[in-house]
Order: sequence, then structure tokens, then C-alpha cells
Amino acid sequence: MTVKERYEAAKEMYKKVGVDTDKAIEKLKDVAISVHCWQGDDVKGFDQDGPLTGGIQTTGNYPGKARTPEELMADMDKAMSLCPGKKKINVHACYAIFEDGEWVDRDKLEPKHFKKWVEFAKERNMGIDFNPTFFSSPMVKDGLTLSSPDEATRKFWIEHGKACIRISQYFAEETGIPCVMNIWTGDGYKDIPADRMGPRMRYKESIEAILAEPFDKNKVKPCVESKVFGIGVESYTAGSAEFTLSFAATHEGCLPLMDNGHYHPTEVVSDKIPALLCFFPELALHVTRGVRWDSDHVVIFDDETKEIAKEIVRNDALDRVYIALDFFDASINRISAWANGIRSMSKALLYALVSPNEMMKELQDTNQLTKLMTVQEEMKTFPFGDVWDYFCEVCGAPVGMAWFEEVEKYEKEVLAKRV
Ligand code: RNT
Ligand code: ZN
Repeated sequence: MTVKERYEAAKEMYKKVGVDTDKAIEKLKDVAISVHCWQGDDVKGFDQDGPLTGGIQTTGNYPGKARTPEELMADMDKAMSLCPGKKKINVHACYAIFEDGEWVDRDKLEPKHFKKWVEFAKERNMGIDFNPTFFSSPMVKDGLTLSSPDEATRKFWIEHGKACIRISQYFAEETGIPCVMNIWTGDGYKDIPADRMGPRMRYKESIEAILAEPFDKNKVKPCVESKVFGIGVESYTAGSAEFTLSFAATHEGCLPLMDNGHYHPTEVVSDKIPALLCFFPELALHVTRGVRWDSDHVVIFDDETKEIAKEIVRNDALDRVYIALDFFDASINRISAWANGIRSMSKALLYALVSPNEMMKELQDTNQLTKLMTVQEEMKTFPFGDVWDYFCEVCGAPVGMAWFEEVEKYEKEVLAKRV
């Protein structure tokens, strides 16, 4: 049977439970997933030679990581070509591209240092999301940036944040697509701090100073990302969940960003999405996979990814939730890491789109919970794979495991030569 024939059969089954799979596919085509550049080089960037520091860590030493902007862009291209659906790219400030021997520190970054990223995005009709880089820098003082008690340190990082607002606005204007600009710092303490509020007050004032940089709220979407702990900052983070959520709630135009690796292990972001949707016009996500801790494993088609997608779709919030990926696995082929992650996120969205959402809500509201459980369970063995394969096919992306052959070929022909 062809992919199309399998799809037609599946479509009939879904129709019986009131699901229009054609409509689901059309809808998914318009949903952009923001693809993080930092999976390609283990969060190294191009503006410094030191190691990755600041509360995050990559593990593994799989050969073939990207060493230059050209390699990174080629790798992203390869990975994205293996995945159906719309994408954006997500760039960190440390991926500035300097030309002719120029170098400036983070506080002096300008749009021109990201011109090549704009060209890359425009050629592919993609938007760009952006992130100031508050880590991997000698200007991080005693592990602190925006919350540092040292005024000069804070000033430097505030200037960096402001520069990033200007660059974000440039991205939005060049691409015609809003730029989500996410603020995350690893500021915190390894051991019990004496003062928990002081750093937070300074952090608050610093973010306010960054957001005082003029920008168009329709073009730049600043976010604050929380985190419960980081490596080396196990006891306290300035940007805790309550801190960032309260900040976003009290600063118009600032979005909360939830990374599902950043909460206590039994907390789930899927449940937080509908809670925040009651209050925020828009919110942002970093979809990742924490294994025991914020380990940034590759996103797979697992229960929580499905549940996250379900909450976005079922609450009709595809245009209110910015979906970005955030993982970095250095122990496997990095192209495959991206492809598995992107494909899994799309798959989860499609899975949610072909659920009988209205019918299930109705079952809940009429207290038919016995039937609700039954429908939920039976839907799990519907021929979803046939719909997914068809989506890949109509998007011109490889169907099934075919994409992996391309990864193997690319590894042999391109990655293996990077020694
Ligand atoms: C770190 C945060 C943050 C980073 C990226 C590189 O724990 O999740 O989003 O992963 O900025
Ligand atoms: Zn994140």
C-alpha cells in the first residue's frame, strides 16, 4: 500500500470519531517550531574559545560537531530538510559572526554581526528567535550576571540585553516575523545563600533596564525563563519559577517562558500551560527532555511531549504559544538529535490535532468520565502513523526511517571529514 492509500484508510477511521485529518494536516503546516542552533556545536558559539559554563552542560564527544558558521548552517539545513512542517531558527548571541578579524564583547554586539543569520533565514522564509548569552564569558562574575552585587558587571550585562533587543528588532524587521527574545541567566548559588531577595531585586531591576530599550511589542517578544537549579547552582537561582512568572505578569509585553526541564521532576509543564493561558495573552516554551534532572536530552514522542502539544492544541492556543526546542546531546550524531527532536515535536502536535478534542471535552463536562477514559485509551491505537507518514510526504520530507539513511550519508561524507 502507498502512503496515500494507508492515509485514506486511516482518514476513514478518524472520521468515525469526528476528526478531520485533512484539516489537521493543513493546520499543522502553519505552526512554526523554533529550531535551536546550539544543538549543532554543543552550545559553544563563535565569540569565545572557553568551555561552556553557567549552570548548563553538554555531555558526550560524538565526532563531527560544527566548528564554523558555515558548518553549523549546513548542518541545520540538513536536519531541517529531514523534518516536515514550518520552522524558525533560534540563535544565541554567542553565535555572532565576526568578519575581517573583528571582535566585540557581548555588550557591543550589533545587528551587523548577525547579518549572515538573517540571510540564512530569509533565503528559507523563516523567522529568527534570539537569546542574549549570559554564560560562557569572563564577564560572568562569581557566577552572576544581571543579579550581581557588582554594578559594573550588571551594567555590562544590561548593555548586552539592550543590544539583543536591538538585534531582535532587526531580525523581526528583516524577516517580517516577530522575534521571541528569551532572557535566561544561570545566576544563583551552589550553597545556601544568606540573602535570597537581594539578588532577585537586582535581577528585576536589570531586566527592567533591558526592557527600557525601545522596541515594537508586535515585533519583539521578550521572555523570561525560570529554572529551579543548575549545575553548580543547586541551592538557589535568582530566576526561580515564582520570580520569572511574577515578572512577566507585572510587565506588559513580557512573556513567561517555561522550559520543561526546569521544574521539580514531578511537576509537569503540560499542566502549567492552561493555567498560564488563563492570564497571559501569549507564552513561550522550551521543549526539552529532562532525564532525572535538566539533562537536555533529545525530545522524543513521549507522554509529556504529547501532553504539552495536547494542551496547546486543545485550548486552541497554537497562535498564543511560541514553541522552541532546547536540548543539546553531544553523545550522538547531532543531525539525528535535531531531526528526532523536531520530528517528535511535530508528531506530538499532529497527534493532538487528530484527537477528538471537542468530543472529549464534552464527555468531561457531562461527567461521562468512564467513556472519556475509554476514548482516550482507544485513540492510542488509532493508525496515527499513517497520518504522520502522509504529513511527511505532503511536506516533501522523508517518510519513516528514510531520513536516517540521509544522516548516515551526511555523516560519512561531511561530518567524518571534520577532524
Ligand atoms: C538553560 C536554559 C537555556 C539554555 C539555552 C542555551 O538551562 O534552558 O534556555 O538551554 O539558552
Ligand atoms: Zn531552556
